[in-house]
Amino acid sequence: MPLIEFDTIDSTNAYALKNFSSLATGTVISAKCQTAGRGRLGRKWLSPENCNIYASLVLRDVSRPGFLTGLGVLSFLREAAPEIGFYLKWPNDIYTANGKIAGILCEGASFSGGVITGAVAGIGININMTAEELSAVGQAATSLFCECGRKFNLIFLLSLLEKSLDMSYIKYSKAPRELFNDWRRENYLIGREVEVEVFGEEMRHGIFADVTPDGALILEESTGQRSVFSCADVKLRGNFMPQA
Ligand code: BT5
Repeated sequence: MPLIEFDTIDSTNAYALKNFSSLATGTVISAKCQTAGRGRLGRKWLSPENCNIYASLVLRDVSRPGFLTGLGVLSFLREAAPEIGFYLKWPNDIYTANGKIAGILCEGASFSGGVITGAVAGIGININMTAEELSAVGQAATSLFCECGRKFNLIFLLSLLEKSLDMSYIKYSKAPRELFNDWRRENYLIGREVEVEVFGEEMRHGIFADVTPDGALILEESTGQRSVFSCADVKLRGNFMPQA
């Protein structure tokens, strides 16, 4: 996979989107620091210097980038720290029992008739961030350092991540259905009681019944009514964190 590295950048996703037409598929853009790291719905992604992975993957011919990226990051984390339990929380956050360790921001980059034909998948993974630095996040968050009690080599981990994303991309190209089934199986919230918040609307409660083939959440409320959400914030009801 081609790799373009920056010391400081506003956002690796912004760079990948701006230069999308000239970047080969599979290119990874990474930076040691982001000054305007972003999350979903205009939220901020804390991106202090030299301690985490901030990367964007260019996917020129992929209409649903979330499945392969989520699984790639999950298997990367499991390889980097096999002793820790990692969970995929819809749509594509990765958690340990102690909080969020990674987030993914997928943005459409090319379209045909309103349908996404190419995308950028932004990946933020907390590696060596300390508990004190993480306290600024505003929700329970963790890092590999906090989980394992040791510092990790960022250069080695970035190459491990690239390999893992490459494997996922190959699987997506050869067996997309199998890849979707793997992603569905890894969705920790399926079958559990959740609260769903759609921007600007009131909170909905119910069982996270399943995902649709394009990855949207299916919520079943106590009335038996089923609703589909493509973009929302979801919380596990009661017991917020997965129990390792
Ligand atoms: C995400 O958004 O989880 C997607 C984050 C994607 C970041 C990467 S970094 C490389 C690439 N370039 C970018 O500019 N972005 C991508 P969301 O689900 O909206 O979660 C954002 C929320 O996570 C924030 O409101 C905070 O509560 C929390 N948060 C912020 N920084 C965090 C961090 N470093 N670790 C854990 N949680 C964080």
